[in-house]
Amino acid sequence: MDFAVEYLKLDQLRALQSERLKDLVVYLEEKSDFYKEKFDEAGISNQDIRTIEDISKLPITYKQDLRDNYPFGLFTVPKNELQRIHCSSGITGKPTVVGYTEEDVDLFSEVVARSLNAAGAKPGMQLHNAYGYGIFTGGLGLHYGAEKLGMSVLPISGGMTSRQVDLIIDFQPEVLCCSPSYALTIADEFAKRGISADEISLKYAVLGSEPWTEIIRHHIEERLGVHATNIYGLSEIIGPGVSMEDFEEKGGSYIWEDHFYPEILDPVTKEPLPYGEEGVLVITTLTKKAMPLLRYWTNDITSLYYDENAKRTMVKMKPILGRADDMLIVRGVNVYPSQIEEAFSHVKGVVPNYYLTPIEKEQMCIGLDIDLEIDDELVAEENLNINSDEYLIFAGNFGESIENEIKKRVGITTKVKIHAQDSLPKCEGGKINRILKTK
Ligand code: DLL
Repeated sequence: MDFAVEYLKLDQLRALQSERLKDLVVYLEEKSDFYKEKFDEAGISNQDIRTIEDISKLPITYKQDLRDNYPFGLFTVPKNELQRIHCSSGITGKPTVVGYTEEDVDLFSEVVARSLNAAGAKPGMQLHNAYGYGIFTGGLGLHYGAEKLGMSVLPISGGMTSRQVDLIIDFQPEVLCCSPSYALTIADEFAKRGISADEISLKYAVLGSEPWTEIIRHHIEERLGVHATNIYGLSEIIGPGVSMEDFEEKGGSYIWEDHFYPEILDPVTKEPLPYGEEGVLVITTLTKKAMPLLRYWTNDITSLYYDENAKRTMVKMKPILGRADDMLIVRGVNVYPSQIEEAFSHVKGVVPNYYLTPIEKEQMCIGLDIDLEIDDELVAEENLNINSDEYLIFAGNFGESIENEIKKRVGITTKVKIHAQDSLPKCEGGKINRILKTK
């Protein structure tokens, strides 16, 4: 595979994006009743689009537009030209349907292959693919991308953790991919069997499909002996492989912007925000054929930036803070679960397996209950018996120090309940939901 496009000079990249955007608008005028109507309403035509900067003249597309046109209303090719159909996970309502032509499947494989390469994977390596196979884009997306890069794939899908670990031991793959919460479950299973990180064949873990922070990266890297990197994407745009971290850089992800043009918009005014400012990520698919989307409102909160020391020229995005609809408003303070995760990571001895329960009074969220695990090693270091009164006092104080840290960093009041390690439910594969029903 040729990765040259990742290193294009910025002016060449902008020229490529401008050409692609112009072609796309002409294509949509011809093929999409949905967009043709939107262009007419806004009084614009392909003549108004000369460079990529003109993108802000184009209409924004929302998930609701996909729902209103369920299932195939936004497709721009007849059904017999499709090669594949996937759906979004449907966490926030009716699933949205996406279609791919043969060319789109190639594009999908290419951006995933690029992502695996950035994650450290090489042709000839073996991928243990624990993303779900099925209508979810994770399993097949990583599968085709790995094959394109020249890797072999074990299509194990999610679940049955003990079997996963048996096969990692027997087959010695170098690369793992799954959700970060499931990587923690796999790491727990290795620990339970007394197998240490240096005895595990894995070298790279390609993790995404849900928000995660540095504490989770730290736990996974330490316990599996891997470079853990972040892969981001969403079905409506293509699936995994919209953006990817480099395993030697980490901290933010390159957006493959020759295909997916990103903008950050203000969540309220919907005006474009400058680099560095946090807002909603909006993406235009510059090259997709079966279901191109203009300025798709992902609902994911992040910011874009250029990193002076970056290897590639493409823009980077910060880790996703959360989906706009996962935001909790606790006594007027806006909070994402990932901010709580970041805050408690500053207390030594926390295991990042946790659940948040909003407490409501008169339909207002007035606080959060947090259930959180404590590291066995800390309990052992303190020489405490888990059934003793001393342990209860210790756990109470430990919980309080976490509450203080959250108050200091996020500004909200919480009630932390400490649990022994491995006692809270774990991710059994797929995405985890850390927010429980309101009390
Ligand atoms: O989750 C695609 C995917 C599969 C990405 C495997 C990465 C790995 P959907 O089911 O459509 O597609 O869900 C998309 O998941 O809008 C984000 O809210 C969230 N998400 C995906 N990746 C990340 C990530 C897949 N790395 C939705 N960090 C997106 C944070 C993520 N959130």
